[in-house]
Amino acid sequence: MGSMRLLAAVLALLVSTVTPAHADPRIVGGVVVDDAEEAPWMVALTTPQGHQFCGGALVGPHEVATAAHCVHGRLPGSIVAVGGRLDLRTGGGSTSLVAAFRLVEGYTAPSSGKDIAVLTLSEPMPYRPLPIAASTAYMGGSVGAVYGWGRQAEHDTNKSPLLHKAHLPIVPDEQCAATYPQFDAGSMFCAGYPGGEIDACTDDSGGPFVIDGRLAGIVSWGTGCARPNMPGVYTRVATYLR
Ligand code: 4AZ
Repeated sequence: MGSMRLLAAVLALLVSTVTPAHADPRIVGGVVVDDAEEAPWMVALTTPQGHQFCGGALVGPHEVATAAHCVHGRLPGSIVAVGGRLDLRTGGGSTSLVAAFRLVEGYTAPSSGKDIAVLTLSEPMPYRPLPIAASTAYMGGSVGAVYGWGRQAEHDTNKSPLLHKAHLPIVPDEQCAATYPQFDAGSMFCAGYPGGEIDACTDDSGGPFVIDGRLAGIVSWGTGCARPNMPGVYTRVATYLR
């Protein structure tokens, strides 16, 4: 029933698109996650051939939250969700085809907001889902953790098969608005350090930003990766899901 509520909540608000930024690496400046218990809800989105292209988070037995720009233009049946597998070279965990997905109505591109999608899996996954954060979670300075298999540097095309994570502080909305003209505090938030160095990057898109054990953000866009004064922009999940 949690998933029913989630579906209902997903809403009314479904539809949309995103503009990924370019960036640094698979999680730039992060560390390897080696304990599966730490992120049981982490999902990799891959092609049928096994190529990882985005992250996601289990939010119900059959539901994965990810970025709209990760799935927009793809056929659901061409997306494979992989759960319970930290090292993508292995065959561990479980996989499921995506039966369907919903976008927020009006989605066009990441930098226009609404960069969220909820995928319905053909097969349930036996892992603990990630609860959704409250709308009060987005205080400037609050620290969260972002997870992904993306690049480790903006121009790094070598991807690691190991899940990485990095801790980052939320940037106050006014500050992010001053950095990015397209920033919209209703649908996005920013996280990062003034000096850069730690960030999400290409192929981390769709992955979770977790605050106090709850899904607060989804990797969406930004200018480059880990550049000074160019924080990563995340979908403000509490605006869309509950
Ligand atoms: C991307 O291309 C991307 N530094 C994701 C996150 C960020 C930039 C680009 C944020 O998917």
